[in-house]
Amino acid sequence: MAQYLGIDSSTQSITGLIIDTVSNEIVTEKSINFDKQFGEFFGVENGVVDKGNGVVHSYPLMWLDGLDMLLAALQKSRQDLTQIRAIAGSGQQHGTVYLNKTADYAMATLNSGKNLSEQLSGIFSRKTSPIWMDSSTGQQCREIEAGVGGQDALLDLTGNTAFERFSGPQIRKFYQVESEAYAKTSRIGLVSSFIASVLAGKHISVDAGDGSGTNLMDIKRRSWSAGAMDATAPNLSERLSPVTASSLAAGPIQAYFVDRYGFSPDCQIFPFSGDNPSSLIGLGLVEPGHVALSLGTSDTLFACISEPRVSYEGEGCVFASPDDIHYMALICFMNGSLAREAIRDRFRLDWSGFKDALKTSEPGNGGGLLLPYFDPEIVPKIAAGVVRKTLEENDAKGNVRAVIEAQAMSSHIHSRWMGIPITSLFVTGGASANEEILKIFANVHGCEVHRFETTNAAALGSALRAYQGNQPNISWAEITGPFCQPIFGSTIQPDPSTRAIYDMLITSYEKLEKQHTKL
Ligand code: ADP
Ligand code: XUL
Repeated sequence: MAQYLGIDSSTQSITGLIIDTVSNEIVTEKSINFDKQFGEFFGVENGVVDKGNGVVHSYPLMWLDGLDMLLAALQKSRQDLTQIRAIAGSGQQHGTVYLNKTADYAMATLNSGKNLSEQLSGIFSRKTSPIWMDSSTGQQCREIEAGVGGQDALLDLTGNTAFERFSGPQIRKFYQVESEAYAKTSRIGLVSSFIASVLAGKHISVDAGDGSGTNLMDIKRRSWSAGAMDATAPNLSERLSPVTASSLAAGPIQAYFVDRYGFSPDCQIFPFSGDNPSSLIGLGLVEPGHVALSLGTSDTLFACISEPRVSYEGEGCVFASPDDIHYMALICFMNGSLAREAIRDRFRLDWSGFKDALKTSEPGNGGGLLLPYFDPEIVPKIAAGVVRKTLEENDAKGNVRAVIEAQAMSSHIHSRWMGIPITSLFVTGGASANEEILKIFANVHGCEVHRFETTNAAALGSALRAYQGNQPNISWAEITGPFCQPIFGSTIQPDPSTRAIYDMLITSYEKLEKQHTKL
């Protein structure tokens, strides 16, 4: 038996998925939902705390409680954790964790009789972590761009213009607003590297995939850029672990996890990556070609590319792929699942009622449109504010259809910069379980949509990364092939009779969007 564990520490939940590489099966998958388990204690909603004015944080201690609970659930499910040869993982991208000088000792000397949060509550120089939903750092973005010689200079260097949610602008704001706490910070990790570090009992490097989401990494060299660090905060290089290749083992799991959950002391920990870069692997995108769509808390559309391709309009991002060879182009929409849920809840529906509303309404919605900016949107960049055009506010079916059509059309319009013809979409994320939503994406993009056994490609991609790191002589195609095949017979075909309707609707949507982004 050869088994590998992938852990995805996401916005709303933490998931563990184990693969067996002899039977080529996913043998178990468990998720811990943060709101359900810790919502009351930490005061989070959808896994986060919205502090107002664009400030959105979460609690690293809650992620540790989630990790303990997840591993206990895996152990309880009668998985023999001694069989796990290696663990890799992923985290929601961009979020930063701030540790003080006690962290090294505390992380290395854990007592397996106590849980993680009891023992690690003192290691933070900042109790909360800003996460990817935080849009409060516009000023710092402009300052960092200016500091490296302008927006295009930062784009050429890091592959990305400065984004509010990226780690660099968030670190700069912390340094400016809480300079004393910054001075007491000895290490800054990403969500991904923080969880990996706790598993290994020492600081683990940031992988190049997640390092790309910081505005601090030289995208071509795959290492921190001195210029970008200088433009961000003083003495930052001392506070960051170096960027590493994703497939370089970081060391064995620490005794706490061996004694408490029964892992083998030989189980290797590999650097964790971002949730989107890990999903790239989990959907088998290890060669340029296909395009994927993740319908999670955020909606993302992404593809594997050979060379970094930049988005001069700031519509997209480029990350290093954790296959250590390619790159990934990505567009991130803030208003994904939470926008769908806002409409679902407004009309007191459940997902089955939401599905029925889509089934029984007409493609094109009679021209009715909605700009679904329940939260400030990343692409296009615009403040929060929902806009309706020829759509009644209390028309349940119309609003349900309009939110999904808007998301599908926006992903169509804003993916043009990628320069990749979208001939099929591989889907993942919680909402990819909803066939009626997928039909609309198939019709708007005019392409087939393929579904997979798990809706958590990030956790699967992590497990596959652990497998590849442990068996580096096996090619990526052989690693991903058996696990990343679409479910037989599940492909959703576009309906050609809707083409003309959506061609017209896309034109009107784009016009409406332009009118409002100019305001
Ligand atoms: P993340 O990884 O960002 O935490 P997930 O990929 O786990 O998020 O997706 C969680 C979301 O999936 C939930 O917020 C919920 O809105 C959505 N979801 C779950 N089931 C359905 C469904 N049947 N239809 C639409 N959305 C769904
Ligand atoms: C990507 C992004 C989000 C987070 C959370 O740039 O900000 O998709 O990774 O999933």
